[in-house]
Amino acid sequence: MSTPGLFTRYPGNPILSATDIPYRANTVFNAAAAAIDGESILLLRVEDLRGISHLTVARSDDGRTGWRIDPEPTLMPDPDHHPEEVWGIEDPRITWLPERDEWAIAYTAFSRRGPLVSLAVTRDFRHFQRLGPAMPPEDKDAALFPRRIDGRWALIHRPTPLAGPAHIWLAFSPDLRHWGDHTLLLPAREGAWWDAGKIGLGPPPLETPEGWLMLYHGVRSTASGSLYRAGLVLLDLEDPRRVLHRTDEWVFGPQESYEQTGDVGGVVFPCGWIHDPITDELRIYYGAADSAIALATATLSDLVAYVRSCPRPEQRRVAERR
Ligand code: BMA
Repeated sequence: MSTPGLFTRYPGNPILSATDIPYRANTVFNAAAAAIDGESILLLRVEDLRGISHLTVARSDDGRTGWRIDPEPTLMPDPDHHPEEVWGIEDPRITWLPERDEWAIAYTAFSRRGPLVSLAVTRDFRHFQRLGPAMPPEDKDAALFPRRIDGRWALIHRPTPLAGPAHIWLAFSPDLRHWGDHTLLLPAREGAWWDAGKIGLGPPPLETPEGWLMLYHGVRSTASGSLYRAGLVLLDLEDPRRVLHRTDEWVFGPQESYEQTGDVGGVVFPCGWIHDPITDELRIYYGAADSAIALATATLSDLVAYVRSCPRPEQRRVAERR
């Protein structure tokens, strides 16, 4: 079930699955996305038959078909130099940083002590420079804002506390290495809500004149496993610590067979989006059932108009007290 009219699934879905990978792979899912010189790039999470994930680049002229996939893994875990990557690297998000003239990749490094947030930078998606861990375990679902906010870089991430709900947090840094001024950005809801208990960022925040648009996943635990669905949030442009609007309902959820059946059924997990400023089309790339990559399109201005029609958090708090 999804909000009618907001998202359109690409009829050729899924766009990529394990059989498209030129080498032996168990699954491909949860890809980051970037547009470079008219080409669409996906940084795929590929899981091998040991269960360990690495990242591989796929390129396409139209972002839908004709994917050219690197013949070998593009970025492998490097546990000799980065022990925190011993059990793989997963779920990347890509942000273009105009000030540094390079792409930043926030990804999950799977360490012996749990998943943590690591950063790397690249100019060509062939050579990568690791900046190392940004957040200790357990922490994942991170992405950078494309520009400094009040002079500092900002990172959205999702720490997992020892007990209680896992909320989305915001951290600031002067240099992409030292992070502080930690702020709770978006709480998971409680009780019966679709996003109760555990939420996490999807693709990197997208700048619009009305604010930073954020797509996030919410996890509902059920007797037959977890359901991963997505909702929208609008953050204040100048002070992204301020949540302006949040959708009450999820806007995108598993419904097609490739989202319901796979290694982990009932999962849609967006990590990348590409906006075409001429047509206003937004292409959203998402992992489907931890087994394939699928594409949905939306009109960016429609998403912004929809989230702006949803209650401001302070209005909801008043309504819930009744
Ligand atoms: C999350 C992450 C994702 C995965 C999802 C559903 O916790 O580990 O990589 O797609 O679970 O299994």
